[in-house]
Formats: sequence, structure tokens, C-alpha cells
Amino acid sequence: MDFMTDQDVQKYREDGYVVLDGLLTAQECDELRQRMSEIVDRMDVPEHCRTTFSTYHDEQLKTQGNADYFITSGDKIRFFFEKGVFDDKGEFIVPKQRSVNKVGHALHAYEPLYKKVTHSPNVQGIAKKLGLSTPVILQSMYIFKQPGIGGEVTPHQDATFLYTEPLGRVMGLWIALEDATVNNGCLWFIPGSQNSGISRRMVRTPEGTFPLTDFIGREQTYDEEKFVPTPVKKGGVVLIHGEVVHRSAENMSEDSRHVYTFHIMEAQETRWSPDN
Ligand code: AKG
Repeated sequence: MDFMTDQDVQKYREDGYVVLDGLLTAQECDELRQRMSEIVDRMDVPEHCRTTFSTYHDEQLKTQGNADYFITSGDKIRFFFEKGVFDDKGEFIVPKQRSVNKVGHALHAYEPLYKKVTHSPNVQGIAKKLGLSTPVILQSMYIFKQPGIGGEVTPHQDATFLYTEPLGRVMGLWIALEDATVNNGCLWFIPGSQNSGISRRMVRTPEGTFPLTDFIGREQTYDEEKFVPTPVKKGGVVLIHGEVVHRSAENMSEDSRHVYTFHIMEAQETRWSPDN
């Protein structure tokens, strides 16, 4: 039997997202977490995180360093931190393992365990069931949502950052490596919001200018009451349509909420924007 049923497909098409339980076993989740813990143990703290803010010039360098580190991370494994985890000398003021917001964006290419999950028969089955003929992996991330400090992710549509022509070609797979609950910052969605296009699009600015990116359009203000919380059990996956509006709250609880997430694009008759 297919891992994804016809009802799941229908729910995904209607709401723009669907939760599928049991993509990974508890043991597979623990192995991915264990591997990430080793990666973080050995990470090099990026230079711009060590820069002090003693002058305006330093501050500018830090901001530019940050932006450049982010925008060139598509084919690398890089580390992005929560706010306030370094002192003014760039030393950690919280335990290293609790400092990272996310790691991205090419775990699927370089880390065998992550590669295996990304290309697993169940994931291939999902792509097939949804009718993708030439699926390609765009990027991958490990998101920690650290206990007590994991920041909120404001309402957005993934196609703002992963823009294609036509739209409707990108899907996120968001795999809970531990239970994601309303308390520790699960995702919230506006069902059906994938049907109204995108409200803003991120673009690269001309080479040699700063900032490196800008937005065309603006994120709308959404009615808070329209968001539906979407808890997921450890090992479950949420399929996220590229245009569905979603967000996650701060994690004020004592439990972390680790996830592995990646994006798939249908490449056939699709133009991937060079501005992404
Ligand atoms: C995304 O990857 O598009 C998300 O919105 C992730 C948010 C989260 O994991 O809290």
C-alpha cells in the first residue's frame, strides 16, 4: 500500500498541507539527531559571529558577513544561530548545542544519513503519488527550535524564497524528529491559502550592492484566527505546498523541537528563478 493515501492527496490539494504519520521510525529520528549533535560539536563558528560591534565599520562588516554567509550556503553545511548566544568577544554564553537555530542548506548532498532519508522509497512514493515526474531537491535544513529561546518564524510562503514560473512547483517536507506540539512551537497553517498566489518575492540585488537581497511586494497581515495548529508526532512528516501561508511560534517550553526539512521542485517545464 502507498505510504500516502488518496485521502492524503485530497487533503494536501485542498488545504495546502497534510500530516503523514510514521515516515521515520523513532530509531531513525534518533540517529539523525545524534549525527547532528556530532556535526554541531565539531562546527567552526563562522568568523562574522566573532566580530565585535566596537565601531560602525565593524557592525557593517558583521551584517555583510552574515548576509554573504547565508546567501552562499546553498551548497554547504553552515550554521545559523539564535539571537544573544554570543558575548561581545564572539564566545558562547549558552551551551554550544543550545545555540544553533538551524543548519543548512545542503545536508541532503553531503551527509549520508540525511541523503538516505531525503531519497528514501517513501519520499519517492510521495513524489510519485503527487504526480511529480522530474523531482529535484532544492535545499535542506535542520531546525532546532531550542527550548526557551527558539525564535518565532513569522507568517510566510516558501515560494517567496523559492520562486518558480509557474508557481505551484515547490513542496516542503518537514519531518518531526521529536514530537512537535503547540507548546514547543509546531507549525500553524491557513488552510486553502495556497490558492491566492504569493504576496512577496525575495530577489537578489545587483552584484556589488548591499543589501544582497530585497523583496518585491509585502507580506500581508493575516487574521490570527485563520491559523490552525498542526502538531506532529516524532517521525511524522508535514507536506507543505510552496504557496500555503504558515508560521511557527517561539518555543517558550523546556522541550526542543528538532526537525529535518527539505524542499522538492517539479523540474519539468519549470523555470527556477535565478533571483532565488
Ligand atoms: C519553513 O521551513 O518554511 C518553516 O516555516 C519552518 C518553520 C519552523 O520549523 O518552525
